[in-house]
Amino acid sequence: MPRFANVVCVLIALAAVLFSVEAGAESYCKAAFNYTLLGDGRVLFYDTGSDPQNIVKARAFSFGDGDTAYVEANGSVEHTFSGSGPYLVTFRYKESSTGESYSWCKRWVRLDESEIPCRAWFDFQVLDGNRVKFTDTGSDPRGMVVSRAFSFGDGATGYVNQGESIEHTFSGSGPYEVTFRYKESSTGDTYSYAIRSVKIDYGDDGGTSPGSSCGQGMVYDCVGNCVNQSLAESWIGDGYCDDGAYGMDLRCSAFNYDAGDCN
Ligand SMILES: [Ca+2]
Repeated sequence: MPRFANVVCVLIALAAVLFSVEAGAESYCKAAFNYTLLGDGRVLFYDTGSDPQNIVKARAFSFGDGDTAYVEANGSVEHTFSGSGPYLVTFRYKESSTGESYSWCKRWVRLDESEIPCRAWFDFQVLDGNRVKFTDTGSDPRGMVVSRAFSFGDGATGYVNQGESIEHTFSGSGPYEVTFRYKESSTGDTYSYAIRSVKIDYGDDGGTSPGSSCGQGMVYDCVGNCVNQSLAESWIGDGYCDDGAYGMDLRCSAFNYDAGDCN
C-alpha cells in the first residue's frame, strides 16, 4: 500500500517535471498577492502567484498584526485590521510537511489609501544565466512617486521610471530578497514598498549527473530522470528493486546501489 502511494507520487513528480520543461526558465514558483480595501478595516487578500512545478503545498498569509491565514491556490481570504497601518503583510509558498518556504513576498498595506494611494509592486523574469529582468508593475494614480528604487539583496541597487524595466545579474542562484521602494526623493520618505524572493533556476546547468539537483527538492536518478529527492532517499534499501520499474533507477553509487534491493 505505501508503495502504491509512492508510485502516485512519482507520477505527480513526472508530470511536474514535464510541465517545468515546458515552462523553461520560469520553472520556480513565485509567491504573489494583491489586495482590495473593503472599508471598515476589512481587506480582501488574494493569491496571484504562480506554481508551474506544482510544488507548493501551503499558501500562508501573515497579516503583520499577529494573525495568519491559509488560502488555496488562486484563493482569497478576508481580514479585518484594527488600525490604519501600515502593516507589512507576508505571503509564503510552503512545503507543508517541512514548513520550508519556497518563495515569499511582502507588501506594505495601508488602510488609509485616500492619504497615500500608491502601491509598489514589481514582476521579474529570469533571462539567460543569472540575468534577471525586473519591471515596475505598481500603481501611482496620483503621480506622487518621484523615485522607484530596487535593492537587489546582494548590495546592488538600481532605479527605474514608471512602468520601466531594469536588468540585473546575480553572482549565485539565490534566493535573494529584492526590495522595491516608491519614494518622495526630496525627503527620502518611503510611500510604499514590496519585497519578493528571487530564485534563479540552474536547471540546465551542470548536466544530469546522478544525485545532482534538477530543481527545488528534485535530483537526477541514475539514468537522468528528474525525481523527488526525499522520495528517492526513502526508497533506498526499502526492499523494492528500483531499476526504473517504479519510475526511478537507483542502481548507481550516488544512491548506494539501492542498498542491495536489486541483488
Ligand atoms: Ca529500493
